[in-house]
Amino acid sequence: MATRFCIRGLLTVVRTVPATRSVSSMCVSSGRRAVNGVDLFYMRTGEGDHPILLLPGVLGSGHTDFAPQLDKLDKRRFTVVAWDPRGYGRSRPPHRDFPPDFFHRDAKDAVDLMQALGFRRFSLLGWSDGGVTALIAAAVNPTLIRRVVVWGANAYVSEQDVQIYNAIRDTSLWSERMRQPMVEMYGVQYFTHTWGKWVDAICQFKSRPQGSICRELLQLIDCPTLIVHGAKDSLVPSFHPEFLLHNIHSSRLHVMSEGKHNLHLRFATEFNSLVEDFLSQ
Ligand code: TYC
Repeated sequence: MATRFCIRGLLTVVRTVPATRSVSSMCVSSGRRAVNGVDLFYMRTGEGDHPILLLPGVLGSGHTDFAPQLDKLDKRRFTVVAWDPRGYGRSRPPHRDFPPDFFHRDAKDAVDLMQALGFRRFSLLGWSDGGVTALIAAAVNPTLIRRVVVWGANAYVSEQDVQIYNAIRDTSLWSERMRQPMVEMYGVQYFTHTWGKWVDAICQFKSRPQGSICRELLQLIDCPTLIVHGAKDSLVPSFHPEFLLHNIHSSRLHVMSEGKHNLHLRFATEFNSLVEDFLSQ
């Protein structure tokens, strides 16, 4: 059963979006679908004939990660869906866990959700961990995916990445601006516990051959792929987008010189029009 609400209220919980940005009163519907044994929560807006799935980052959700996209992406051209992966946001229960195949599990859940909603072929916009999920989904389902946009994603874990993960392991050291939306969504205990589990899980990839998360799958991606990178992203070194560019044959790279990890929130207008142009080609 879908419910309707306006996106105006979402901005109070969106990560790091400047408080001054204006919001239209465009309405968004939300609902749940039983997929692979889990009740997945999603938001949906627009009535265009090009469906897009927005995939959030670790512990993310449509609410926290994609308000400017749900609000402002062209609703005549696109039908926009934002999902909360299992154990994140409002797709709880279950509690989130991180088995070794958690990215593949998310990729299957994401594709199966879109099919359950009646979208035969669609595009994927994935941020960070959601970008990894999008790359795997595109590699495994080449006939279903039209186009892919990823930013802040990495196909492997290097020693430098492990150092970064460990530097942000202790959530009590996070800025209030980053912590507060997480605590609001999850409560301190679930947030702290799940974050620690994620850091452990992502560091595990380092012990795989070449630290691979999905490097061997990139050659299977057939659809046009746009890689966006924020030159000031302190979490994702530039060798990651460059590796994606060299290993996805149909890809191109766009660097936003002032962009940090949250470039789609901080520079939403520029990001949205970049993505709309790419998806419409
Ligand atoms: N992948 C994380 C996310 O989904 C962000 C992140 C990237 C964290 C790299 C640390 O070294 C890191 N938001």
